[in-house]
Amino acid sequence: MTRGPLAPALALLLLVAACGSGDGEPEVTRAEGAPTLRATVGTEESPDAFEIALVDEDGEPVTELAAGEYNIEVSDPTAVHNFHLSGGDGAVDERTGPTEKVETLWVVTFEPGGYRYLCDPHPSMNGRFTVT
Ligand SMILES: [Cu+2]
Repeated sequence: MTRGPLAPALALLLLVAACGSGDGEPEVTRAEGAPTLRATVGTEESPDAFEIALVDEDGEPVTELAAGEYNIEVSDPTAVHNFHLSGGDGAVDERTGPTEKVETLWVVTFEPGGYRYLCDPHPSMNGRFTVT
């Protein structure tokens, strides 16, 4: 007998194990056809810079949005800041960890209302927008 036939099954098992043993963050599937926003803290040159931003596909700061589903590409490359998005009377409450460095995707559904984003350790880093 050879071990040949076992190899593919073993490889599959290892693959499943690898997928399931991440950092606990579930894999999020991009919402097809939904607009994409970009949430960032820090700047490219200086990840620790006291900057926070939420911009649209044209790179313009978000001030007003139509209700609906959005992909939010989140870039938090620093251990000193985080990005915390909330509003719509509890419709949305998403945050990165203040000490974690992470690139992730949030798929959120905005309902009409007021929203804000801020850095929890430095609440003066903040912005707000309205969903109609
Ligand atoms: Cu901060």
